Amino acid sequence: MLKAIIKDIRAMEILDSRGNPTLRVFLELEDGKKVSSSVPSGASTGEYEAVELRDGDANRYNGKGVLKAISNVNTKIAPLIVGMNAKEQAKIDKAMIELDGTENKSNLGANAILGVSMAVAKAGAEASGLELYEYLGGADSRRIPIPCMNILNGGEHADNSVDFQEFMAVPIGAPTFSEGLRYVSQTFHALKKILSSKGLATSVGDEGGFAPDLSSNEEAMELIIEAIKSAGFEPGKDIMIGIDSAATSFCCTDKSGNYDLKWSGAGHKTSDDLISLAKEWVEKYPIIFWEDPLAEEDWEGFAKFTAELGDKIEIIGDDIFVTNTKFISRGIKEHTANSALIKLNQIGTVTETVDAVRMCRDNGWRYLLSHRSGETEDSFLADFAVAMDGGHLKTGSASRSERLAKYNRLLEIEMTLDGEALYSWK
Ligand code: 2PG
Ligand code: MG
Repeated sequence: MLKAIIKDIRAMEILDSRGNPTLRVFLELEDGKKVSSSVPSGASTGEYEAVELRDGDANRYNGKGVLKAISNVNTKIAPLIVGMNAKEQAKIDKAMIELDGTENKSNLGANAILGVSMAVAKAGAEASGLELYEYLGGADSRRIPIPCMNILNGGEHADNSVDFQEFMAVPIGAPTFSEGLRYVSQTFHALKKILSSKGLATSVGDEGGFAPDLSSNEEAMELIIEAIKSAGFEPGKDIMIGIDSAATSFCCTDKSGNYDLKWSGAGHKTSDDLISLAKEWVEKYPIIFWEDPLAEEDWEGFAKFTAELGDKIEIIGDDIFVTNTKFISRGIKEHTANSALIKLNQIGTVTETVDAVRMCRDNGWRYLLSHRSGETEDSFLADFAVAMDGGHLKTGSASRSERLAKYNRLLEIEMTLDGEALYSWK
């Protein structure tokens, strides 16, 4: 196999979808081929995520500049990686992990390392003459993930009175990806009309879903059901609902499973209260998955939740597992959930992210590929999701181009597959 020798790596500071600095990494191969990649950034982050290195200089971008991470790419990572073969992803990722030398990548910054890792993958694909999804997933990669579209935002992603962070429309009954995208996009537009007609706000949150002030969290479910129907679809058959409570963001007053539904004002709740509420909702609404129903420190509550509902819905750990095989393996042993959220920047290299996916797969768990609330126009995630073959993906709403960049790339992949694309939940 022809080598793809790395000639140059450079990083620059760009802005993400929230207007905060992030990195764009440029990589050039010896044969002149050039690629670039941009790094996403979360808001409702897990405590044990790999560290996003920020400058902390209050005079620039409120301390959020990434010049140190950029300098780490240019002066520390580049000298290590230049001359290596971009097709040796695992070797390069390992070399960066070793150079960093910390468990959480706090030395070089996971943002610096991931930017390079993603660029290396793109360069490997480019040098092989393959699409990125084919290069990472193999010649038989052809399942396009079901677009779990976040149409209503709350929690830390919005400025409203809804506690749960994301309500997603999941078009499981569509025959193809493009049809699925149409189902949920039409639902998004139907929801806008319904909100307007009720005098509710149609401004959007960080991931492009609407962020109205509602009288309760349950009102969000009712409105979505109404929107699905008014768009001409059948709830439960054509479209189901996925929820991300992001419960770490309203936990915990004393680490013992005490929650505070602070945005709605519904007040103090225990893990058991939240489990009862979920049981009620799962009976009443067509819910297909529930992410972070409880907080990252509430392993016990999570396991209880899974014991109660694990045979009915997909229960996804995000903040609790942070795409880290150390935590996912504990989750598998303790039956904490039955699925893991997968975010590249939570762990910081492509290789480790694939390892997390592999662990889920090998143990009969599902996994949901995910964007971050702070994104860029880079569509790496779309290809990565097809390559990982998880069957579903969450990457925001039918508004905000940083979200559409991923959906549009998936449409392109579907077209490239020329009728051979698969679309299925299982
Ligand atoms: C989440 C993510 C993405 P953030 O909680 O799942 O939707 O949000 O990137 O803010 O962590
Ligand atoms: Mg989450």
